[in-house]
Amino acid sequence: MAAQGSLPALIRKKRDGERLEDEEIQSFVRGVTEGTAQQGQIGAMLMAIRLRGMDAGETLALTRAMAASGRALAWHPAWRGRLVDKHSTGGVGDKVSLALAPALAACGCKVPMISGRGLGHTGGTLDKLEAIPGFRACQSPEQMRSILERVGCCIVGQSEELAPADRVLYGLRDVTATVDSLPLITASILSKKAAEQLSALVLDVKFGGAALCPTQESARELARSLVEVGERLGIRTAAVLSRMDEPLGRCVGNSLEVLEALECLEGGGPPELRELVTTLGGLLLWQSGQAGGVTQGRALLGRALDDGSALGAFEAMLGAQGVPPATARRLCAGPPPDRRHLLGRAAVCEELPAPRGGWVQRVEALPLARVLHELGTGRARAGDPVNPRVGAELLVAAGQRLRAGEPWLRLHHEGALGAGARRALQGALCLAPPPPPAPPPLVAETILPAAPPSGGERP
Ligand code: IUR
Repeated sequence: MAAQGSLPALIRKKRDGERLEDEEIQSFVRGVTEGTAQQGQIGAMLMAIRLRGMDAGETLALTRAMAASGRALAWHPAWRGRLVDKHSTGGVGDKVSLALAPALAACGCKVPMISGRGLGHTGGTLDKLEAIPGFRACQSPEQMRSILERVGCCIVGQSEELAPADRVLYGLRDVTATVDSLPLITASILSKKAAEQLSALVLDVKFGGAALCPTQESARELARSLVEVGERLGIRTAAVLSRMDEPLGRCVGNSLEVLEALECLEGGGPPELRELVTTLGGLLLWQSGQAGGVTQGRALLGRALDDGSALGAFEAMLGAQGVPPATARRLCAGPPPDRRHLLGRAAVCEELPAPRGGWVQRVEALPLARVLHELGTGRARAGDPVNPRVGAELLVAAGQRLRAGEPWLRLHHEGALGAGARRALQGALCLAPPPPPAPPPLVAETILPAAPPSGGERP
């Protein structure tokens, strides 16, 4: 085993393009976790990995070592095979988890979903849930077990004890220009999933103008890495590549996204949101052997959304995570105005008029998200507060014709919308004289392991 003192030798080895042995990777991660590795050394190793890459075996060893740096969650043996989760690489208006976790619970799964807060232009699932008065994202492993027993799903923050090496490495990647490294992203995402002791995992790898991966090819490369390493960890893993040029659904902003997720949980809401929820959930039900194929899995998810059982699980989850039962009831069963009132309103609600007429080609997610971020949906630094009431509702979609002056966006803000932000928002609306071509499918591709679960059709 490499001694701590040999860390410079390990850095040199990777710097020179050599392969690191499992024990060497374990030694590096131990140094990170125990604090014996200096920040400069960790940064140098991250850059060496970023420039030289890692093969699947090294990435697997890194993932395992990072997962082993903390505590693993332990579950009831009777849940084996039914423990599932999904991870998204992040998108604008992505409220899929809010509907998917309870829908899966309604289908008999156990979903110990560990989510994050937003940093950068994409919102975090926990920020959305924390728009609900009383919601507590912080739950101990014991509390998670109890909630899964009673409800079937929970959505919680990453505890200090789960993959602590990832916390150190992620923080340093952010300041050493090493975020965009395939093995580092793979190990970061999967170390937390490995510690969750899952049976099956589905990844929503987004690509496009507002995504981590700019192109479908780069998303495919990341998805393949995640699926291969996930499978080698013993987790049934699949990935979908979904487009992220436009916001998902009509609403962006924490409170508004909760309201839209509730529509989906009632069997309604935007079709593309339901499409993604049923596709990801259908894959998980198939992978975990709870559906004979993806088509059946999708149908089971759709039924849970339509018959109220998913909504019931969401209400129960809120109750189990600190929301007073009367509030959870009003939110899940009350009329829409009551829901809005409960989540609070921003000081100003204004509609932006189309600057000219034309056919809507698309509404670009990135400029919209950047302006909303400035207006309060996002944070500049981890730990900053966010304003849950700020957000936007799209009043138009691609393929629609707009006349000059017709409203296209309803903006909720606290009264600080400057001329520059207004201009940037108008730039998100792409208009042209001819109608646009039919939009490509939201889910462009599914990446399955080489040997998927036996039985049922491949999607
Ligand atoms: N989410 C993670 O958990 N890890 C990463 O490296 C990225 C997103 I990028």
